[in-house]
Amino acid sequence: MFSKVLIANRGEIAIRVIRACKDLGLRTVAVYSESDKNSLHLEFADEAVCIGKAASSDSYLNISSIISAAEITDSDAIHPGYGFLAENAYFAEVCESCGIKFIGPSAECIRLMGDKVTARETMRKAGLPVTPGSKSALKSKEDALSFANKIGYPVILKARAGGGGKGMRVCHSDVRLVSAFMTAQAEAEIAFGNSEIYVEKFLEKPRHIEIQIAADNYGNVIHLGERDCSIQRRHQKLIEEAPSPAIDAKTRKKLGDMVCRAIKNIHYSSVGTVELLMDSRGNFYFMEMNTRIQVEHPVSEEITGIDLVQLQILSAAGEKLPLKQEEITFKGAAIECRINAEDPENNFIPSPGRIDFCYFPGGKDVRIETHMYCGYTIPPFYDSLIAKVITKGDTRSQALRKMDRALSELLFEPTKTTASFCRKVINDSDFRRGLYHTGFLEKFMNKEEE
Ligand code: MV4
Repeated sequence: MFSKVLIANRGEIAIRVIRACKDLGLRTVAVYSESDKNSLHLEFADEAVCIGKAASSDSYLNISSIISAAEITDSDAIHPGYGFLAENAYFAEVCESCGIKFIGPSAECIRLMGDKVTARETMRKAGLPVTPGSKSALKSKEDALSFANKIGYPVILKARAGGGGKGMRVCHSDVRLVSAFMTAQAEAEIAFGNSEIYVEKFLEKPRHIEIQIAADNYGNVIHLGERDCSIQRRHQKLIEEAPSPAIDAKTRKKLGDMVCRAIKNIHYSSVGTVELLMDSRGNFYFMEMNTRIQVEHPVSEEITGIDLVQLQILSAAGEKLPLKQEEITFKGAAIECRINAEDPENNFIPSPGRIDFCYFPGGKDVRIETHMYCGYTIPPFYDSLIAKVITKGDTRSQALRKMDRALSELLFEPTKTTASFCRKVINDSDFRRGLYHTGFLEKFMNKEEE
């Protein structure tokens, strides 16, 4: 096992990882940018090293600064959190070549899943269904047209190096496809430095279902069930829950077994998430795989009682998974609301600045993941996630009632946050009945306008 772990991240996830390290008896090193010198993750870690200026490219994305910080503190592993370098295969390689364990899968697996075309083809061969689509990048707009006509409209163009929605275009006709192909290429080049585009059959109003897995270096793979992440705005998830109201125990087992087989097949080791689309007929299709710990991991922890960050660290340290699939049981329901410093009344524009006063809800079955404190100033340089509120209950409706209560207690003054908006969503009658899909929020916001 490691003795000292450097956390190459900031905010709530840095704190989450530091806590997991402490609970495993490991020492911790925080890194921070010049604008984060008053951040809580520095206080919770045993040591802290400044790694550069406020801009992410000068600090949390600066590989040589982070490696230097690990070397001067004699850290034996680096946890990347999510975002920043978490899915950077080159960074994982640099860590390994410096004799520092990267807490995540192999660089090879990260690279494989980062290439969305190869990921699709690999997972298809490993037994997961994929949407009809091109097996390689499109060579030209003629190539795009011929594929689209083969699979039939509507189609969706996606960036080979993409993921998470950037560079995507939905097309219903030849004319639209030709122009979308050009703009998607340009957008992908700017966003990812790679203009390659591929095409898939577009599914209307699917649910976003993802399966949490954990694997060790010895071929053992387990799943922790699914999360329903269909409540998203502009590809940013806002509310996630486990289990999905659309999935029963039999489907969970079928999906879980199928995903575990595929993961074993590609020799993956670490925690990870397989994202699937579920169509209105209940068919599932592989979409992409995330090779990091995700923002919404706590809902799976709450219904299984398992600490996923601990599992991730244990796996990286070469330990065997401490549990077998049969030992994993799903109890009750959990839901997470993301509290972003954004104004929902004003097109979700960021609302950074000083928090003069804050109060966090508590009580049984209420969990808060946050790096906020009274007097903290939210910097404008990073993502706007300031807290996650997670509640659980024996049933979904109990978890939702607790969430409504928790959100009513939550205070951030004078910061505008998504808490009020989340509260409206969880009290919507369709949401309450579990009747939602990835287009839900758009419809919900139009409804609100009236
Ligand atoms: C799709 C899809 C429908 N059909 N793929 C991919 C990244 C993820 N964040 C959203 N993605 C989607 N991929 C196929 N074959 C629907 C989505 C999707 C979406 C697409 C366009 C506009 C908004 C969307 C919201 C959620 C999901």
